[in-house]
Amino acid sequence: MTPNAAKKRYVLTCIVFICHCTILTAQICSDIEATPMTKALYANLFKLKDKFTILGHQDALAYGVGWKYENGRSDIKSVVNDNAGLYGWDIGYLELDSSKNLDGVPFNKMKNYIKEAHAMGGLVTLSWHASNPFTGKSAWDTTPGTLRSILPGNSAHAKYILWLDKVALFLNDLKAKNGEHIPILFRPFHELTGSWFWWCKNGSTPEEFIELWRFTVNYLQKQKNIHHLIYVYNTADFKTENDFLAYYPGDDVVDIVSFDKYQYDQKNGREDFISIVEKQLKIANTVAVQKNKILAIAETGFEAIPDSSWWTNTLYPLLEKHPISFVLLWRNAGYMRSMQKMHYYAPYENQVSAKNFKQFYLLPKMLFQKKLSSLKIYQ
Ligand code: BMA
Repeated sequence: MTPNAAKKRYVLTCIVFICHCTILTAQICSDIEATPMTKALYANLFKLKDKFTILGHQDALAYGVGWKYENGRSDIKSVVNDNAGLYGWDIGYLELDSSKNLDGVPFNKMKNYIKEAHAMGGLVTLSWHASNPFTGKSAWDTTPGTLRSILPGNSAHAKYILWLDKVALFLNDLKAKNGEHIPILFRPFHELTGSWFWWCKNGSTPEEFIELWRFTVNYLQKQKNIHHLIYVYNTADFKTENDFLAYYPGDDVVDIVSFDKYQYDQKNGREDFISIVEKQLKIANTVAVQKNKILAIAETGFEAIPDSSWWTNTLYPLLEKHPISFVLLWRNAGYMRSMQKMHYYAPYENQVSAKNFKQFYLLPKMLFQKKLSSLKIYQ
């Protein structure tokens, strides 16, 4: 090889190497046509991930224990005079043309709450307890063959498309004051490694599930021109990396890897919760690092929080050790007649863990609304 050719080859190798590194470390979301705000948000999540965990709460602005639809109120605010930084909502029943979601939240109000949260500089995440498109029953109806029935070419595919069209309409309506779409952390087919929803893993082969996920993303992006979603892959139970990834649809259609895990009031409840979550975080974090994705706990909590120091003694030690971008507490429904028990996951004023939650609020890693707003995650 002539010296010139060697030089050329060296320069070329360097360029290839730099490109490779850029691709590996680039913090760009999977939708290459994502809106500028969506791209900015995703890049900011990466910047914040080692330092902070954003605290989230489902339905936070709509209702709490003992109240409903009071402007400016939230249970978390009643304890720490600040809101959660992440607002979770569920669009289940949108597919049925219902004016309210499956938990009674009017979709019109939900849209306004989403706009309000975004205007405050908060984050928004959506899940979808979609009814069973094959039987018309609930999301919890696990009739075999349901998932397959909605794949292209199969009997309920047209119905699924109609449902996606309704979801797209809703998503398109979520606009900020400047007219730009509000970025949404979208978490479809959640808890997919469980066994209780029609899309859970026992209802399909990995290939079928992956086809459904990829079809859904592709349809929303290409047919509906929706580019303000950050896609959240979400599991429930898993013991190994293989379990976690068995139904993983691909790096080009996922931005955040996450799981849901709750503590239960039972013997060794705390110890079991800590040891399982610790193991799951290690696995999920390994995946996040390998794939250059964000890591999150997409749902957690201890129903009715009977442990008065749960926040600083159980939850925070887990958050402290890992780069978890956000953790979402499930909804504060209050007393549920159907279950004959209290159903809530965030404290309210004078709840037994409220004092401890105030300490948790002050811990360095926690991000609630006020601090998060100052970080301007959409710029
Ligand atoms: C469950 C419970 C139910 C609710 C469902 C969907 O965990 O909170 O009451 O209907 O989530 O939000």
